[in-house]
Amino acid sequence: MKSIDVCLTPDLMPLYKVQDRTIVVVDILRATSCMTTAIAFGVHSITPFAKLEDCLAMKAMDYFTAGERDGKKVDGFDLGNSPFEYMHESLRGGKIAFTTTNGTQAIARSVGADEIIIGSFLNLSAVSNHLRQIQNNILIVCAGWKGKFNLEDTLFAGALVEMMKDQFEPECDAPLAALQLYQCAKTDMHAFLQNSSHVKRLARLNVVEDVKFCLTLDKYDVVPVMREGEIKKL
Ligand code: 3SL
Repeated sequence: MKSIDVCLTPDLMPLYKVQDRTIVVVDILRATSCMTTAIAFGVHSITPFAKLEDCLAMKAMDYFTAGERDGKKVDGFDLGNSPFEYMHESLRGGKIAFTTTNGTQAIARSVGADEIIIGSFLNLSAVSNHLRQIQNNILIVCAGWKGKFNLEDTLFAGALVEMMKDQFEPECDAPLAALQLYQCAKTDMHAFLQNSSHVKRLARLNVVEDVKFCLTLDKYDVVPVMREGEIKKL
């Protein structure tokens, strides 16, 4: 049987082997939810950057510059990190250079994997359908917050483990813990997350609707995949 594992924060990545795996990177609030939305709305590609200055430099090459630091849009960027900003017709066919506090850092740490997929609740079934067809073992990489654990990414990991459990066996206890957490939360994830650190952090920035939207299941039937540094629709 193939295996599934969960890396609960990117700082634990040195413990995991990435070669030969399919990695699903998740940052529910909000990077991978934005990326899924942008791909669903027809952007040509998203190029993720760990460093702000590298992202900003892409403006000179006609990229839309996008993302945040500490939840706030970066001065001089075209777009921030709300999924609602990625629904505009003006972005269709465009190239986006994207950097965020945690999500794009988690992607950078996943480089070297056989395949890197972008996961969110918005495309949960599309991702699980894709994973059912592959031969690789799976690693779900939770973006967390500055190296620390977070609840929302772990809930996504648990949801995916639940969907894959007939075909993939857990490699350690992290997938089991994520699954237990998801089973406690799934009837009302929004209520479950009300005391979570990032929901409260976003509320202080008056970001409330994004949270509800990012917890919507299966809004989009797309699988964003990273190839040669660019995220595109599979
Ligand atoms: O850290 C990230 O990648 C972001 O998604 C965080 S925020 O929701 O924009 O604050």
